Amino acid sequence: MSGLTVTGTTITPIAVKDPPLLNSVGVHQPFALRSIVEVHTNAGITGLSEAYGDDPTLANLRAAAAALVGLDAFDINGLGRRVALALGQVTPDSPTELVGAPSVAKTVASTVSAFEVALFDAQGRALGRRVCDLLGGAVREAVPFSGYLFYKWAGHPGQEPDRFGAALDPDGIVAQAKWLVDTYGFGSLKLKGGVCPPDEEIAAIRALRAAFPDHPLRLDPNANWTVQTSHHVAGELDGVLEYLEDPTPGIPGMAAVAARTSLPLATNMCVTSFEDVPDGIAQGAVQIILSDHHFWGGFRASQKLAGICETFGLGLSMHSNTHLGLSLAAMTHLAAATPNLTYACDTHSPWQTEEVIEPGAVRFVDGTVPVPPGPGLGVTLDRDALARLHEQYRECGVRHRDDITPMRVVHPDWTGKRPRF
Ligand code: GKR
Ligand code: MG
Repeated sequence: MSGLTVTGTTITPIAVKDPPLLNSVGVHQPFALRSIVEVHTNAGITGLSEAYGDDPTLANLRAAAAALVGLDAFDINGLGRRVALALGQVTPDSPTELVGAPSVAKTVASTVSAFEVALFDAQGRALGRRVCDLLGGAVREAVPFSGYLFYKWAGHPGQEPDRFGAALDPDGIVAQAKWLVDTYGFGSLKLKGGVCPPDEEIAAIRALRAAFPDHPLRLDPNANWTVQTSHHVAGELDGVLEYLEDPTPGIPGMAAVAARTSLPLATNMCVTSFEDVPDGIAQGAVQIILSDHHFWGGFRASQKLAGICETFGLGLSMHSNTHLGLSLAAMTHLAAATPNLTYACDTHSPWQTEEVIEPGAVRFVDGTVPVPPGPGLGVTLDRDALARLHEQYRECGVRHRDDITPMRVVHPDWTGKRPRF
């Protein structure tokens, strides 16, 4: 092969329909934003990836893209240098406050990630090998995912009920879990909490335990509880949950909760970049870190995080935000090549009714996603869908993730301030 050099990139923002899923900040908007990144090379091979699609993310992606022409597609270290230089002292911004505080390092990392994934896809296509093979080889050929439960309204205000229905009490949550387990075969369940008063969420977990005696259960209130409330819930659910995720804000708060429970604490909010790791470990704030290649800096950074977790005896799980099949493929390759990923990964996939890749390559089988067999990520863009979803982006007017404003339609005094309980 006579080199694989970047000749240009195409970044296409898209909007996908999203149901009214409730969380500690508020409620999902009717549309979620993603961007589809295509990195073109001199060999006629194009690498793909999927990233956040809000305005600041797009501005960073475009600024960095201009600096990538001429880059050797195998030079991932060079990618990091070029992106850092192109972004300079970028203004920190976060696509959602549900993945921790913004920082310059995280903004650079998420920009690197978007291109790194596409470069690995291009490498794999050029070599005829899967991305997981380039990441050290698959230690599992099918990656387990957990069923992600949300309190939700029947439909967005003023719209017809959606196909998923309402879930606002323990019965609704159990019915939703039955749908997820029956349809996808998920072998573990995670409830997005921080929505109802904590005792109602404890009741929902107990109802899930009764309905699914053998399913590991997780609860994630996205830092919406005080330390005191967290102690109460941890006491009630010790021995019931496999882990409790981000009960309270910040490393010191999490450490105070951890000090009084044997329930493992997990995070995608207080340890979200390498800068946070020393303090998080020194304070004993968390026992499990949820990796996410989108904001930790891509595949190689996520493997570095896995090494840190192994060294310090921490568990490793995988976080998700609203995403489509290209991200799911990337998550699957990474998880397949990460030996110490000890928990089923999160995914929002069942909540998406629109897709940007051609069907077939990424699918759920018995709660797992088998690694796509084709070269690279093993997926193909559906060009018609891309055009339609881009048009939807142009028309919908949403340019940032904002879970507070749509909540005010129903609760005019809503602030989204945490901890609320
Ligand atoms: O989609 O509402 C949501 C979730 O709350 C998401 O934004 C979180 O980042 O799933 C995430 C989490 O585990 O915290
Ligand atoms: Mg979480």
